Amino acid sequence: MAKTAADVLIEGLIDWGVDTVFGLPGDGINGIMEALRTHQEQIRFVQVRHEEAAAFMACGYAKYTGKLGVCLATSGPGGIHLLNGLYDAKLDGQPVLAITGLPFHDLNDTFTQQDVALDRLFMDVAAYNTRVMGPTHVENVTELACRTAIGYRKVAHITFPTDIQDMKADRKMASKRNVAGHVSNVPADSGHLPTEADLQRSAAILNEGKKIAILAGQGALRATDALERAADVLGAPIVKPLLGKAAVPDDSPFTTGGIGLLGTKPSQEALENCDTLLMVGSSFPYIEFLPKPGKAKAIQIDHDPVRIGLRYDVEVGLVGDSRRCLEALLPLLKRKDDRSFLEKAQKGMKDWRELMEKRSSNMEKPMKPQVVAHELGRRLRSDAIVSSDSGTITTWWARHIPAQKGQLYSCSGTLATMACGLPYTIAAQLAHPNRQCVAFVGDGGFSMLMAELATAVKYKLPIVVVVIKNNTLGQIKWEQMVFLGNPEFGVDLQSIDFVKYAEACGAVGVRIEDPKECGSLLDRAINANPSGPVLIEAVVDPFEAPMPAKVTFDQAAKLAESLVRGEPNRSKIVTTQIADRVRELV
Ligand SMILES: Cc1ncc(C[n+]2csc(CCOP(=O)(O)OP(=O)(O)O)c2C)c(N)n1
Ligand SMILES: [Mg+2]
Repeated sequence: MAKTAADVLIEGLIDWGVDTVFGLPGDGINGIMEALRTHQEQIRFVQVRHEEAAAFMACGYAKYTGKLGVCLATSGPGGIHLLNGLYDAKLDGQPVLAITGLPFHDLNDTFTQQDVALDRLFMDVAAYNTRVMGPTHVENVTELACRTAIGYRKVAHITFPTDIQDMKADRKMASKRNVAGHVSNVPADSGHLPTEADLQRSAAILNEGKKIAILAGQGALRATDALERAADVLGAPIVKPLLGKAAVPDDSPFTTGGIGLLGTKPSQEALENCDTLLMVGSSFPYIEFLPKPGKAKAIQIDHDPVRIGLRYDVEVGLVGDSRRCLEALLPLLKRKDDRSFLEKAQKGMKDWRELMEKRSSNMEKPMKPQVVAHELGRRLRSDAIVSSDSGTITTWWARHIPAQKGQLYSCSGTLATMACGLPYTIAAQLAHPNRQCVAFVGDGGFSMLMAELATAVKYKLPIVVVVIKNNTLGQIKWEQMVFLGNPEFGVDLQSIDFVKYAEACGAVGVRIEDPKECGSLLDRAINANPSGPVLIEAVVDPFEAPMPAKVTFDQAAKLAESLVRGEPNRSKIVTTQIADRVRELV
């Protein structure tokens, strides 16, 4: 049987090593669905309940495998639903290909049914973005879409008129310059190495520095050993922005953990006090936590030349793969005899860990969310893949679940969207059937895409979903008070019984309310369903604030102002630890 244009698309994806496509059918992509059906031995279609989740899954798949993530949605509404997940991929630099449908090729832009020009809609999100013009166009555009997404770690988009999908891909219909055999699906490594001169200049600066800090982001995730060796030689603490959480394990003697509002005090102090900064694979956006301009000499390693100097005035930019750049740099570095900067950071970390331990061993009721994160972290396997969402939960995840060697961690770093945690976890489990895949999410973020729990049931995925239930959009509540001095507004959530919900989906549901039972219930819950998901509803104190490592006078004053201006939960907030800090500062 002659191939259809959709067959050419799917066979192109298979050539590029794509093994999974996340999506939801519709009449705008039925031709592509048929090609997926006939190729199901080579490529798997994973059906979602909301296309936004498909795009998150494609992004999560890319994050946790390093491979191309692919999502598929129908014309009009289906394609529109993909957008948030595609922006997540764009902003976190993940290779994702979106495939969408269009109306019949000769009815586009005529107010026909589902007539949304998805190529025009996706102009900003996609680095490669095209509309299929005929069956013999497909081979060339599939090749370029995959190559662009993988080569530049960006989003690519192919939109495909529905009738063209099932047309025969007859080479005889090709235009005279579109000759068969002139396109290749061979992937090529885009990693380059910096020049010898730039390596020498970087080494000279690093060898001269007295107090060196290393900032290791998402781009350093595959450079763990080289990072630790560099930290050892330079006597430098490694500070980890959120997406770099797994760049080195948290028990490494060289790391001071996270940075930013949800980071640690020793990390903040290392960046405040360093005279030299080595940035590795990071575009960490919160520049207020970087050294003041002119305070430190900086070297930056990034695979993308455009990102050199994006956040700090650097002396040298080294463009290339983090591990390879570090390995090229290491032989040029001299071991620092003065270890005092690192030792100070290590002492700071000892104190910080004690503070965290205190907060996470508080056995008062209502249960503190830190207790759940801490108890979960202790039970995770060394192969665990742990995803989170945006919210106060990100702080608990960042600070109280220590990354162990071999584990992977991610969330929506730069878009900071809610709702990606569950889809990421589903994608992780599909990509790594034998690893432990866990979502640590809030009740707000989870309820946005909670229908995907049924997806995990359908595909028999033994994921663990920990929902931190505080019946509030916690992060925003605290922002309203602490950043703006406003009483909270519009942040309460209607309570949902997530245990019943899990059971209704066919999953196992477990509730934890008493901190004293948290560990034993987690033990039981984690292994309660080997052939499907377990949802753990952890009911926590809604008044536990995500404390910045150093509370500023301004933040304290704003919180006091919000209380005076009629904060409805004033009487509860005055008894919390953040209120204690306010009293100390104001
Ligand atoms: C899609 C989306 N909408 C809104 C926001 C703004 N936002 C950031 S965190 C947050 C609250 C998250 O609530 P929840 O998931 O319950 O976590 P909690 O803060 O309570 O721990 C909101 C609304 C966002 N980041 N993403
Ligand atoms: Mg919440």
